[in-house]
Amino acid sequence: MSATHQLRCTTCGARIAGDAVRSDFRCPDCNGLYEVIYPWSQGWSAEKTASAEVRLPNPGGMRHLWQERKTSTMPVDQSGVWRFRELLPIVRDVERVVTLREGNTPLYEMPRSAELAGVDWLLAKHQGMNPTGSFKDTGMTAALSVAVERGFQWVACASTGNTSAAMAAYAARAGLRCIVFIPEGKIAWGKLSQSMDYGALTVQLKTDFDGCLKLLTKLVQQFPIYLLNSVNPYRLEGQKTPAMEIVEQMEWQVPEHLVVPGGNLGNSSALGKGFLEMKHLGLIQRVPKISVIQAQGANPLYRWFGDENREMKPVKAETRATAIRIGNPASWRKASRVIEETGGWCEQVNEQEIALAKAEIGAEGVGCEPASAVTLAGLKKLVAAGRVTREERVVLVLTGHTLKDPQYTIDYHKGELLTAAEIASETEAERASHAALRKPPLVLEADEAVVLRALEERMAKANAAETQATPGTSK
Ligand code: AN7
Repeated sequence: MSATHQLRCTTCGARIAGDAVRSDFRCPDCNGLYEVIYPWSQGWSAEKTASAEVRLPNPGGMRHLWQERKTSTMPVDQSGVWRFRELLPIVRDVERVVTLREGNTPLYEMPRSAELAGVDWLLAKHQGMNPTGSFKDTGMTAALSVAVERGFQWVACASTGNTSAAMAAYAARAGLRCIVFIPEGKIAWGKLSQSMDYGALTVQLKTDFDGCLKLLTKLVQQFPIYLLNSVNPYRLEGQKTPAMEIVEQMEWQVPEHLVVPGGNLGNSSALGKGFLEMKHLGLIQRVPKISVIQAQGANPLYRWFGDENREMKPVKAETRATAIRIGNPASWRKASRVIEETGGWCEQVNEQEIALAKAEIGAEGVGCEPASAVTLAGLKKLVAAGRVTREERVVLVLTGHTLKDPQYTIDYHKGELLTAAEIASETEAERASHAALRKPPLVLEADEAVVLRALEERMAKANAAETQATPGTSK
Protein backbone atom coordinates (compact mmCIF):
# COMPACT_ATOMS: atom_id res chain seq x y z
CA MET A 1 0.00 0.00 0.00
CA SER A 2 1.06 3.58 -0.58
CA ALA A 3 3.10 4.89 2.29
CA THR A 4 1.61 8.35 2.34
CA HIS A 5 -2.13 7.72 2.19
CA GLN A 6 -4.97 5.25 1.74
CA LEU A 7 -8.60 5.50 0.70
CA ARG A 8 -11.24 4.44 3.19
CA CYS A 9 -14.87 3.80 2.25
CA THR A 10 -17.07 6.17 4.27
CA THR A 11 -19.92 3.66 4.22
CA CYS A 12 -18.36 0.23 4.98
CA GLY A 13 -14.90 1.25 6.16
CA ALA A 14 -12.98 -0.89 3.62
CA ARG A 15 -9.50 0.43 2.87
CA ILE A 16 -7.57 0.36 -0.37
CA ALA A 17 -4.40 1.85 -1.85
CA GLY A 18 -4.91 5.16 -3.63
CA ASP A 19 -4.05 3.78 -7.05
CA ALA A 20 -6.33 0.75 -6.66
CA VAL A 21 -9.52 2.78 -6.79
CA ARG A 22 -12.18 2.08 -9.43
CA SER A 23 -12.62 4.71 -12.15
CA ASP A 24 -15.99 5.85 -10.71
CA PHE A 25 -14.42 6.26 -7.23
CA ARG A 26 -17.05 3.97 -5.69
CA CYS A 27 -16.47 1.10 -3.30
CA PRO A 28 -16.97 -2.22 -5.15
CA ASP A 29 -18.57 -3.77 -2.06
CA CYS A 30 -21.11 -1.16 -1.02
CA ASN A 31 -20.95 1.63 -3.65
CA GLY A 32 -19.91 4.12 -0.96
CA LEU A 33 -17.57 7.09 -1.44
CA TYR A 34 -13.97 7.09 -0.24
CA GLU A 35 -12.10 9.54 1.91
CA VAL A 36 -8.34 9.99 1.98
CA ILE A 37 -6.66 8.94 5.22
CA TYR A 38 -3.04 9.36 6.33
CA PRO A 39 -0.80 7.60 8.83
CA TRP A 40 -1.78 10.28 11.36
CA SER A 41 -5.54 10.02 10.69
CA GLN A 42 -7.93 8.51 13.19
CA GLY A 43 -8.32 4.80 12.46
CA TRP A 44 -5.16 4.21 10.41
CA SER A 45 -3.73 0.96 11.75
CA ALA A 46 -0.23 1.72 12.92
CA GLU A 47 1.12 -1.83 12.61
CA LYS A 48 0.98 -1.57 8.84
CA THR A 49 3.15 1.51 8.73
CA ALA A 50 6.79 2.04 9.54
CA SER A 51 6.89 4.41 12.49
CA ALA A 52 9.00 6.96 10.60
CA GLU A 53 6.09 7.61 8.27
CA VAL A 54 3.72 8.44 11.08
CA ARG A 55 5.92 11.23 12.32
CA LEU A 56 4.48 14.68 11.71
CA PRO A 57 5.90 18.12 12.40
CA ASN A 58 4.54 19.51 15.65
CA PRO A 59 1.61 21.95 15.43
CA GLY A 60 3.74 24.97 16.28
CA GLY A 61 6.26 24.03 13.60
CA MET A 62 3.58 23.59 10.96
CA ARG A 63 1.96 26.94 11.71
CA HIS A 64 5.29 28.66 11.32
CA LEU A 65 6.22 26.77 8.15
CA TRP A 66 2.87 27.51 6.46
CA GLN A 67 3.17 31.20 7.21
CA GLU A 68 6.75 31.35 6.02
CA ARG A 69 5.95 29.73 2.67
CA LYS A 70 3.80 32.74 1.75
CA THR A 71 6.98 34.73 1.19
CA SER A 72 8.65 32.06 -0.97
CA THR A 73 8.92 32.52 -4.75
CA MET A 74 8.25 28.84 -5.46
CA PRO A 75 4.85 28.21 -7.12
CA VAL A 76 4.08 25.30 -4.81
CA ASP A 77 4.70 27.48 -1.74
CA GLN A 78 2.66 30.36 -3.13
CA SER A 79 -0.33 28.07 -3.58
CA GLY A 80 -2.82 28.40 -0.74
CA VAL A 81 -3.39 24.66 -1.06
CA TRP A 82 0.12 23.20 -1.28
CA ARG A 83 1.37 25.59 1.38
CA PHE A 84 -0.41 23.15 3.72
CA ARG A 85 1.04 20.07 2.01
CA GLU A 86 1.89 18.28 5.28
CA LEU A 87 -1.88 17.76 5.64
CA LEU A 88 -2.41 16.47 2.09
CA PRO A 89 0.51 14.27 1.06
CA ILE A 90 -1.30 12.81 -1.95
CA VAL A 91 1.34 13.20 -4.66
CA ARG A 92 4.85 11.81 -4.73
CA ASP A 93 6.57 14.84 -6.21
CA VAL A 94 5.02 18.00 -4.82
CA GLU A 95 7.11 20.22 -7.07
CA ARG A 96 5.31 18.88 -10.12
CA VAL A 97 1.79 19.81 -9.01
CA VAL A 98 -0.44 21.82 -11.34
CA THR A 99 -1.08 25.15 -9.67
CA LEU A 100 -2.48 28.55 -10.61
CA ARG A 101 -1.64 29.95 -7.14
CA GLU A 102 -5.11 29.10 -5.86
CA GLY A 103 -6.24 29.76 -2.31
CA ASN A 104 -4.90 32.53 -0.04
CA THR A 105 -8.30 34.18 -0.40
CA PRO A 106 -9.43 37.14 1.72
CA LEU A 107 -11.49 36.94 4.89
CA TYR A 108 -13.65 40.08 4.81
CA GLU A 109 -15.43 41.77 7.69
CA MET A 110 -19.12 42.21 6.85
CA PRO A 111 -20.48 44.78 9.34
CA ARG A 112 -23.63 45.69 7.39
CA SER A 113 -24.54 42.09 6.66
CA ALA A 114 -23.89 41.30 10.34
CA GLU A 115 -26.45 43.91 11.33
CA LEU A 116 -28.97 42.55 8.83
CA ALA A 117 -28.49 39.00 10.10
CA GLY A 118 -28.54 39.97 13.78
CA VAL A 119 -25.02 39.01 14.83
CA ASP A 120 -22.26 41.20 16.24
CA TRP A 121 -19.40 40.01 14.08
CA LEU A 122 -19.60 38.44 10.65
CA LEU A 123 -16.82 37.41 8.29
CA ALA A 124 -16.87 36.19 4.70
CA LYS A 125 -14.24 33.79 3.37
CA HIS A 126 -14.36 34.75 -0.30
CA GLN A 127 -13.50 31.66 -2.31
CA GLY A 128 -14.68 33.52 -5.40
CA MET A 129 -11.29 35.27 -5.27
CA ASN A 130 -9.59 32.17 -6.67
CA PRO A 131 -7.95 32.08 -10.15
CA THR A 132 -11.08 30.94 -12.01
CA GLY A 133 -13.46 32.68 -9.62
CA SER A 134 -14.68 29.83 -7.42
CA PHE A 135 -13.71 27.48 -4.60
CA LYS A 136 -13.35 24.64 -7.09
CA ASP A 137 -9.77 25.68 -7.88
CA THR A 138 -8.53 24.45 -4.52
CA GLY A 139 -9.92 20.98 -5.22
CA MET A 140 -8.87 20.96 -8.84
CA THR A 141 -5.18 21.60 -8.18
CA ALA A 142 -5.20 18.56 -5.88
CA ALA A 143 -7.13 16.03 -7.98
CA LEU A 144 -5.72 17.11 -11.33
CA SER A 145 -2.19 16.78 -9.98
CA VAL A 146 -3.06 13.18 -9.06
CA ALA A 147 -4.41 12.63 -12.60
CA VAL A 148 -1.09 13.82 -14.02
CA GLU A 149 0.89 11.57 -11.69
CA ARG A 150 -1.22 8.56 -12.65
CA GLY A 151 -0.52 9.26 -16.33
CA PHE A 152 -4.01 10.15 -17.56
CA GLN A 153 -4.33 12.02 -20.88
CA TRP A 154 -8.02 12.83 -20.52
CA VAL A 155 -10.02 14.29 -17.65
CA ALA A 156 -13.76 14.98 -17.41
CA CYS A 157 -16.48 16.27 -15.12
CA ALA A 158 -20.19 16.89 -15.00
CA SER A 159 -20.87 20.39 -13.79
CA THR A 160 -23.29 23.18 -13.04
CA GLY A 161 -20.48 25.43 -14.31
CA ASN A 162 -17.79 26.18 -11.76
CA THR A 163 -16.20 22.73 -11.66
CA SER A 164 -15.95 22.76 -15.45
CA ALA A 165 -14.37 26.23 -15.48
CA ALA A 166 -11.78 25.18 -12.91
CA MET A 167 -11.08 21.82 -14.53
CA ALA A 168 -10.67 23.40 -17.98
CA ALA A 169 -8.11 25.88 -16.68
CA TYR A 170 -6.02 23.36 -14.73
CA ALA A 171 -6.17 20.80 -17.56
CA ALA A 172 -4.95 23.46 -19.98
CA ARG A 173 -2.05 24.31 -17.66
CA ALA A 174 -1.10 20.63 -17.49
CA GLY A 175 -1.56 20.02 -21.21
CA LEU A 176 -4.31 17.45 -20.64
CA ARG A 177 -7.41 17.10 -22.78
CA CYS A 178 -10.67 17.68 -21.04
CA ILE A 179 -14.38 17.09 -21.53
CA VAL A 180 -17.08 19.01 -19.76
CA PHE A 181 -20.69 17.82 -19.43
CA ILE A 182 -23.13 20.56 -18.52
CA PRO A 183 -26.92 20.78 -18.44
CA GLU A 184 -28.13 22.63 -21.52
CA GLY A 185 -29.52 26.11 -20.88
CA LYS A 186 -29.06 26.06 -17.10
CA ILE A 187 -25.55 27.40 -16.71
CA ALA A 188 -24.37 30.95 -16.10
CA TRP A 189 -22.60 32.61 -19.05
CA GLY A 190 -19.42 33.44 -17.15
CA LYS A 191 -18.84 29.76 -16.45
CA LEU A 192 -19.73 28.47 -19.91
CA SER A 193 -17.41 31.03 -21.52
CA GLN A 194 -14.52 29.99 -19.24
CA SER A 195 -14.68 26.36 -20.24
CA MET A 196 -14.51 27.39 -23.91
CA ASP A 197 -11.78 29.96 -23.26
CA TYR A 198 -9.55 27.35 -21.61
CA GLY A 199 -10.08 24.99 -24.53
CA ALA A 200 -12.30 22.26 -23.10
CA LEU A 201 -14.52 20.08 -25.23
CA THR A 202 -17.87 21.33 -23.95
CA VAL A 203 -20.86 19.01 -24.21
CA GLN A 204 -24.27 20.43 -23.35
CA LEU A 205 -26.61 17.57 -22.49
CA LYS A 206 -30.37 17.80 -22.63
CA THR A 207 -30.72 16.88 -18.97
CA ASP A 208 -29.91 18.34 -15.55
CA PHE A 209 -26.67 18.08 -13.52
CA ASP A 210 -27.74 14.79 -11.98
CA GLY A 211 -28.32 13.33 -15.44
CA CYS A 212 -24.90 14.57 -16.61
CA LEU A 213 -23.09 12.94 -13.67
CA LYS A 214 -24.95 9.67 -14.11
CA LEU A 215 -23.96 9.46 -17.76
CA LEU A 216 -20.34 10.43 -17.13
CA THR A 217 -20.04 7.82 -14.36
CA LYS A 218 -20.83 5.18 -17.00
CA LEU A 219 -18.44 6.67 -19.57
CA VAL A 220 -15.40 6.64 -17.28
CA GLN A 221 -15.83 2.90 -16.83
CA GLN A 222 -15.40 2.39 -20.58
CA PHE A 223 -12.66 4.91 -21.46
CA PRO A 224 -9.42 5.90 -19.72
CA ILE A 225 -10.85 9.22 -18.57
CA TYR A 226 -10.04 10.54 -15.09
CA LEU A 227 -13.21 11.66 -13.27
CA LEU A 228 -12.85 15.05 -11.56
CA ASN A 229 -16.20 15.45 -9.82
CA SER A 230 -16.15 15.64 -6.04
CA VAL A 231 -16.78 11.89 -5.77
CA ASN A 232 -13.02 11.94 -6.41
CA PRO A 233 -11.74 12.13 -2.82
CA TYR A 234 -8.59 14.05 -3.81
CA ARG A 235 -10.77 17.02 -4.74
CA LEU A 236 -11.85 17.31 -1.11
CA GLU A 237 -8.25 17.27 0.12
CA GLY A 238 -7.67 20.56 -1.70
CA GLN A 239 -11.03 21.94 -0.65
CA LYS A 240 -10.30 21.37 3.03
CA THR A 241 -7.47 23.94 3.05
CA PRO A 242 -9.69 27.06 3.45
CA ALA A 243 -10.34 25.67 6.95
CA MET A 244 -6.62 26.11 7.71
CA GLU A 245 -6.62 29.55 6.13
CA ILE A 246 -9.61 30.73 8.17
CA VAL A 247 -8.03 29.89 11.52
CA GLU A 248 -4.70 31.24 10.33
CA GLN A 249 -6.41 34.52 9.35
CA MET A 250 -8.09 34.64 12.77
CA GLU A 251 -4.71 34.21 14.47
CA TRP A 252 -5.45 30.60 15.31
CA GLN A 253 -8.79 31.30 16.86
CA VAL A 254 -11.74 29.20 15.74
CA PRO A 255 -15.04 30.79 14.69
CA GLU A 256 -18.12 29.48 16.46
CA HIS A 257 -20.05 28.89 13.26
CA LEU A 258 -19.33 28.28 9.57
CA VAL A 259 -22.13 28.63 7.01
CA VAL A 260 -21.70 26.86 3.66
CA PRO A 261 -23.93 26.51 0.58
CA GLY A 262 -24.93 22.92 -0.24
CA GLY A 263 -25.19 21.47 -3.74
CA ASN A 264 -23.44 18.18 -4.38
CA LEU A 265 -22.21 18.56 -0.77
CA GLY A 266 -18.50 18.06 -1.45
CA ASN A 267 -17.48 21.44 -0.08
CA SER A 268 -19.18 21.17 3.31
CA SER A 269 -17.70 17.65 3.63
CA ALA A 270 -14.22 18.93 2.78
CA LEU A 271 -14.30 21.90 5.16
CA GLY A 272 -15.57 19.63 7.93
CA LYS A 273 -12.71 17.20 7.27
CA GLY A 274 -10.23 20.08 7.43
CA PHE A 275 -11.44 21.34 10.79
CA LEU A 276 -11.78 17.86 12.31
CA GLU A 277 -8.28 16.87 11.18
CA MET A 278 -6.78 20.06 12.63
CA LYS A 279 -8.43 19.29 15.96
CA HIS A 280 -7.19 15.69 15.83
CA LEU A 281 -3.65 16.97 15.24
CA GLY A 282 -3.84 19.49 18.08
CA LEU A 283 -3.66 22.54 15.80
CA ILE A 284 -6.97 23.78 17.24
CA GLN A 285 -8.85 22.86 20.39
CA ARG A 286 -12.40 22.76 19.01
CA VAL A 287 -14.23 22.93 15.68
CA PRO A 288 -16.87 25.41 14.50
CA LYS A 289 -20.46 24.28 14.03
CA ILE A 290 -20.87 23.76 10.30
CA SER A 291 -24.28 24.56 8.85
CA VAL A 292 -25.32 23.86 5.27
CA ILE A 293 -27.83 26.01 3.39
CA GLN A 294 -29.72 24.76 0.35
CA ALA A 295 -32.03 26.46 -2.13
CA GLN A 296 -35.64 25.53 -1.41
CA GLY A 297 -36.04 24.11 -4.92
CA ALA A 298 -32.94 21.90 -4.54
CA ASN A 299 -33.16 20.77 -0.94
CA PRO A 300 -32.62 17.00 -0.58
CA LEU A 301 -30.31 17.35 2.45
CA TYR A 302 -32.73 19.75 4.14
CA ARG A 303 -35.49 17.19 3.65
CA TRP A 304 -33.28 14.37 4.90
CA PHE A 305 -32.48 16.45 7.98
CA GLY A 306 -36.16 16.84 8.84
CA ASP A 307 -37.10 13.25 7.97
CA GLU A 308 -37.60 10.96 10.96
CA ASN A 309 -36.61 7.90 8.94
CA ARG A 310 -33.45 9.57 7.71
CA GLU A 311 -33.99 8.49 4.14
CA MET A 312 -32.24 10.35 1.31
CA LYS A 313 -34.75 11.02 -1.43
CA PRO A 314 -33.46 12.80 -4.55
CA VAL A 315 -35.54 15.74 -5.78
CA LYS A 316 -36.05 17.31 -9.19
CA ALA A 317 -33.99 20.44 -8.65
CA GLU A 318 -35.04 23.93 -9.70
CA THR A 319 -33.46 27.22 -8.65
CA ARG A 320 -32.05 30.37 -10.25
CA ALA A 321 -28.91 29.74 -8.20
CA THR A 322 -27.89 27.34 -10.98
CA ALA A 323 -24.61 26.36 -9.27
CA ILE A 324 -26.59 24.43 -6.65
CA ARG A 325 -29.34 23.14 -8.93
CA ILE A 326 -28.58 19.59 -7.78
CA GLY A 327 -31.22 17.10 -6.67
CA ASN A 328 -29.20 13.96 -5.94
CA PRO A 329 -26.09 15.04 -4.02
CA ALA A 330 -23.24 12.52 -4.17
CA SER A 331 -21.62 13.47 -0.86
CA TRP A 332 -24.77 13.71 1.29
CA ARG A 333 -23.55 11.06 3.72
CA LYS A 334 -20.23 12.81 4.34
CA ALA A 335 -21.89 16.22 4.71
CA SER A 336 -24.59 14.96 7.07
CA ARG A 337 -21.86 13.50 9.30
CA VAL A 338 -20.06 16.82 9.34
CA ILE A 339 -23.24 18.62 10.43
CA GLU A 340 -23.84 16.05 13.16
CA GLU A 341 -20.25 15.85 14.40
CA THR A 342 -19.85 19.61 14.58
CA GLY A 343 -23.34 20.39 15.93
CA GLY A 344 -24.41 22.43 12.89
CA TRP A 345 -27.74 22.68 11.16
CA CYS A 346 -29.34 22.48 7.71
CA GLU A 347 -31.60 25.26 6.40
CA GLN A 348 -33.31 26.12 3.14
CA VAL A 349 -33.96 29.52 1.58
CA ASN A 350 -36.31 30.59 -1.20
CA GLU A 351 -35.60 32.55 -4.37
CA GLN A 352 -36.61 35.92 -2.90
CA GLU A 353 -34.37 35.41 0.12
CA ILE A 354 -31.43 34.48 -2.11
CA ALA A 355 -31.93 37.53 -4.36
CA LEU A 356 -32.10 39.88 -1.39
CA ALA A 357 -29.04 38.43 0.33
CA LYS A 358 -27.05 38.59 -2.89
CA ALA A 359 -27.89 42.27 -3.32
CA GLU A 360 -26.94 42.94 0.31
CA ILE A 361 -23.55 41.25 -0.11
CA GLY A 362 -23.07 43.24 -3.31
CA ALA A 363 -23.99 46.51 -1.59
CA GLU A 364 -21.24 45.81 0.92
CA GLY A 365 -18.68 46.00 -1.91
CA VAL A 366 -17.95 42.30 -1.74
CA GLY A 367 -20.36 40.61 -4.14
CA CYS A 368 -20.82 36.94 -4.92
CA GLU A 369 -22.79 34.66 -7.20
CA PRO A 370 -26.35 33.63 -6.28
CA ALA A 371 -25.43 30.21 -4.85
CA SER A 372 -23.03 31.84 -2.39
CA ALA A 373 -25.69 34.27 -1.16
CA VAL A 374 -27.70 31.42 0.36
CA THR A 375 -25.24 31.66 3.26
CA LEU A 376 -26.38 35.12 4.39
CA ALA A 377 -30.03 34.28 3.69
CA GLY A 378 -29.62 31.08 5.72
CA LEU A 379 -27.80 32.81 8.55
CA LYS A 380 -30.74 35.20 9.00
CA LYS A 381 -32.98 32.17 9.49
CA LEU A 382 -30.56 30.41 11.84
CA VAL A 383 -30.39 33.54 14.01
CA ALA A 384 -34.17 33.99 13.96
CA ALA A 385 -34.60 30.36 15.07
CA GLY A 386 -32.05 30.79 17.87
CA ARG A 387 -29.57 28.33 16.33
CA VAL A 388 -26.94 31.06 16.11
CA THR A 389 -26.64 33.60 18.91
CA ARG A 390 -25.63 37.24 18.51
CA GLU A 391 -22.20 36.90 20.06
CA GLU A 392 -21.09 33.90 17.98
CA ARG A 393 -18.38 34.63 15.44
CA VAL A 394 -19.77 33.47 12.12
CA VAL A 395 -17.93 32.89 8.85
CA LEU A 396 -19.89 32.73 5.59
CA VAL A 397 -18.18 30.78 2.82
CA LEU A 398 -18.74 32.75 -0.38
CA THR A 399 -18.09 30.14 -3.04
CA GLY A 400 -18.20 32.07 -6.31
CA HIS A 401 -17.42 35.51 -7.78
CA THR A 402 -20.21 37.92 -8.71
CA LEU A 403 -19.00 38.01 -12.35
CA LYS A 404 -19.85 34.34 -12.79
CA ASP A 405 -23.52 35.17 -13.33
CA PRO A 406 -23.93 38.80 -14.43
CA GLN A 407 -27.31 38.12 -16.05
CA TYR A 408 -28.84 37.30 -12.66
CA THR A 409 -27.56 40.57 -11.20
CA ILE A 410 -28.75 42.67 -14.12
CA ASP A 411 -32.18 41.04 -14.11
CA TYR A 412 -32.45 41.68 -10.37
CA HIS A 413 -31.62 45.36 -10.59
CA LYS A 414 -33.93 45.89 -13.55
CA GLY A 415 -36.72 44.26 -11.56
CA GLU A 416 -36.96 41.39 -14.04
CA LEU A 417 -35.71 38.51 -11.91
CA LEU A 418 -38.58 37.50 -9.67
CA THR A 419 -42.07 36.52 -10.86
CA ALA A 420 -45.19 38.43 -9.80
CA ALA A 421 -46.17 35.50 -7.57
CA GLU A 422 -42.78 35.54 -5.84
CA ILE A 423 -42.99 39.28 -5.27
CA ALA A 424 -46.55 38.98 -3.96
CA SER A 425 -45.40 36.56 -1.25
CA GLU A 426 -42.81 38.98 0.14
CA THR A 427 -43.25 40.88 3.38
CA GLU A 428 -43.45 44.70 3.42
CA ALA A 429 -39.98 44.86 4.94
CA GLU A 430 -38.51 42.66 2.20
CA ARG A 431 -40.11 44.79 -0.48
CA ALA A 432 -38.68 47.93 1.08
CA SER A 433 -35.22 46.35 1.22
CA HIS A 434 -35.40 45.42 -2.46
CA ALA A 435 -36.52 48.94 -3.35
CA ALA A 436 -33.57 50.46 -1.50
CA LEU A 437 -31.03 48.06 -3.01
CA ARG A 438 -32.17 47.99 -6.61
CA LYS A 439 -30.02 50.17 -8.86
CA PRO A 440 -31.30 49.96 -12.43
CA PRO A 441 -29.18 51.90 -14.94
CA LEU A 442 -30.44 55.31 -16.11
CA VAL A 443 -30.56 55.78 -19.87
CA LEU A 444 -30.26 59.47 -20.72
CA GLU A 445 -29.59 61.83 -23.64
CA ALA A 446 -25.95 62.94 -23.68
CA ASP A 447 -26.99 66.47 -22.75
CA GLU A 448 -25.52 68.35 -19.82
CA ALA A 449 -28.80 69.86 -18.62
CA VAL A 450 -30.63 66.54 -18.84
CA VAL A 451 -27.90 64.71 -16.92
CA LEU A 452 -27.68 67.44 -14.27
CA ARG A 453 -31.43 67.38 -13.68
CA ALA A 454 -31.46 63.61 -13.36
CA LEU A 455 -28.55 63.62 -10.91
CA GLU A 456 -30.13 66.37 -8.81
CA GLU A 457 -33.29 64.35 -8.59
CA ARG A 458 -31.36 61.24 -7.51
CA MET A 459 -29.32 63.11 -4.92
CA ALA A 460 -32.40 64.70 -3.42
CA LYS A 461 -34.02 61.28 -3.17
CA ALA A 462 -30.95 59.73 -1.55
CA ASN A 463 -30.72 62.58 0.99
CA ALA A 464 -34.40 62.30 1.84
CA ALA A 465 -34.03 58.55 2.39
CA GLU A 466 -31.07 59.17 4.68
CA THR A 467 -32.84 61.70 6.89
CA GLN A 468 -35.81 59.35 7.11
CA ALA A 469 -33.66 56.47 8.34
CA THR A 470 -33.59 56.12 12.11
CA PRO A 471 -30.40 57.40 13.69
CA GLY A 472 -27.89 54.65 14.38
CA THR A 473 -28.97 52.48 11.47
CA SER A 474 -27.14 54.49 8.83
CA LYS A 475 -26.59 52.49 5.68
C1 AN7 B 1 -20.70 28.79 -6.43
O1 AN7 B 1 -19.64 23.35 -10.53
O2 AN7 B 1 -21.45 21.40 -8.38
O3 AN7 B 1 -21.99 21.36 -2.28
O4 AN7 B 1 -20.53 21.42 -10.90
O5 AN7 B 1 -20.50 26.40 -7.91
O6 AN7 B 1 -19.62 21.16 -3.00
O7 AN7 B 1 -21.46 20.93 -4.66
C2 AN7 B 1 -20.91 23.67 -8.10
C3 AN7 B 1 -21.27 23.80 -6.82
C4 AN7 B 1 -21.77 26.22 -4.07
C5 AN7 B 1 -22.05 23.79 -4.08
N1 AN7 B 1 -21.45 27.38 -4.62
O8 AN7 B 1 -20.92 23.11 -3.62
C6 AN7 B 1 -20.31 22.40 -10.17
C7 AN7 B 1 -20.94 22.41 -8.83
C8 AN7 B 1 -21.03 27.46 -5.89
C9 AN7 B 1 -20.93 26.30 -6.66
C10 AN7 B 1 -21.69 25.04 -4.78
C11 AN7 B 1 -21.29 25.06 -6.09
P1 AN7 B 1 -21.00 21.55 -3.37
